[in-house]
Amino acid sequence: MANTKQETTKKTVKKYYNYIGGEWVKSSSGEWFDNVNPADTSDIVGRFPASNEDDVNAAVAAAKSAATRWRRTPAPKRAEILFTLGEILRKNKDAFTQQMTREMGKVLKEAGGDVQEAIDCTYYTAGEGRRLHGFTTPAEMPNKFAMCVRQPVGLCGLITPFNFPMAIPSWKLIPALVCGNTVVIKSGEDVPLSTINLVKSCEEAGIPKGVVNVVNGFGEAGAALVDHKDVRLISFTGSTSTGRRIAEACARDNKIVSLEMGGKNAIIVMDDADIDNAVEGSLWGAFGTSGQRCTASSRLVVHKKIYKKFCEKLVERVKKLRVGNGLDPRTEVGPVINERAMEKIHGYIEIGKIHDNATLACGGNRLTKGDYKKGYFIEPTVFTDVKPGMRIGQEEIFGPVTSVIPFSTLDEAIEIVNGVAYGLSSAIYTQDVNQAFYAMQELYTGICYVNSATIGAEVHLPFGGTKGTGNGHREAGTQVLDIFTEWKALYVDYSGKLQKAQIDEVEI
Ligand code: UN1
Repeated sequence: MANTKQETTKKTVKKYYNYIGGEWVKSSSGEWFDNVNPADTSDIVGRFPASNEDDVNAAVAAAKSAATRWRRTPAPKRAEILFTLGEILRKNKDAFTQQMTREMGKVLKEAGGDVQEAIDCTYYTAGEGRRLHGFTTPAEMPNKFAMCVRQPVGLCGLITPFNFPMAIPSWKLIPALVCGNTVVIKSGEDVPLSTINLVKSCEEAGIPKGVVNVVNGFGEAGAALVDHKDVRLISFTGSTSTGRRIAEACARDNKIVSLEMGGKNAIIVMDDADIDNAVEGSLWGAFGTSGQRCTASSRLVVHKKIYKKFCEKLVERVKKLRVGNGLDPRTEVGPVINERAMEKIHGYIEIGKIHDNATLACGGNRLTKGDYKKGYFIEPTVFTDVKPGMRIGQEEIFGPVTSVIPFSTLDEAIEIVNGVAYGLSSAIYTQDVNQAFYAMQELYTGICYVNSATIGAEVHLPFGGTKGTGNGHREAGTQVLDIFTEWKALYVDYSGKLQKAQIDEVEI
């Protein structure tokens, strides 16, 4: 009986495919993997091809053969298709949101925000189709013209993470396309459906065959993409360890590589701050997306004068957070993505308690009773009396865990915030404009907020971080164009004779 039931379940699970050269195809490996709902592991969202090197080779070949036509399509025309894509995403927002929550776990409101971010990114970046500004500049010889234009880099490999299943792929895909590149996406293995939804929408919008390709699967597919000689650029968001390996591999072939990796972001709460507002911001920054954001507020650096009061208010609020299935509109904190993540996060809680000897103010447990046992749930956890050098104060946890660190002076707080290997996002709560500006100047992060949490970046501003967070690139904004284009300097001599720059005297 049990077997028959399993068989039936297997048969009813929907299969999804790779998208290569405009065709939906299975992997040549013949293997499949399940996309599992992290809030209820008996719920299989879909079955996806486990792709290998042959699939990547086919996808790269398709992207290569589409490259010339797409590059020569005028950028305003490319953008027109992308505006249509924006419309399609907007029409499907509710369905894509539901499916994202089911495959990834984040609560419906946040999944809606994720889809909205992809829509915003699409409309905003498509606008570049009528800009993609270059510049002119005087030439040093008479009757000579000098200018600079952006040219597409070529074939781009995009490797995307689980935590923003549609927003982050869109940050990479849309600028790559408007700039005239063709792409192969290796979707995040925990959230392949949201990438498929994005790419199906590209197909519906009329993006020509071969311009966008998707291979689903794991590290084997990612590595084949990184190592492929015809790939000119890799754009990666994910863990620091994988990012470093990718950078090393790309260096061997002189590939352009843009990396967006870890964070250990902090909120400073000054003694003059509106404490209730700072507590709300900290809750949102630390426990939104169950703390699985590179921008999560995983440290709260709080002035000693208000430390006790702040901790009391924070812990009282954290204890009341409703943990559950993100599909239930009452849920405030969803599950974490998978068993490995749950074990890693729980491991950090143990490190905080035993190795670091910090005070566990609330949470700290896996939730295993009732419906919780179906998924990967961890209690929202707060450590207090954390010292800046402790492991939980230094290492990225990527889960619903935050550490409160006391300080006495603003300079000391800034030193604490800057004293980690990463530099993505920071924040300060204060009513004092001088303190706010001084912090904005001294905090060495790619993003800095005043009177809000470390999360909530908007698509028209650059996104990225200093130090171990990245390798100097910025996604979003117009700055992303510097990733997906290379400059071409153009000189036009209309003097009708040989003129030697740097050598010939110019007569005046
Ligand atoms: C991430 O933290 O992994 O800034 C991406 C935010 C979102 C994007 C976050 N717009 O919170």
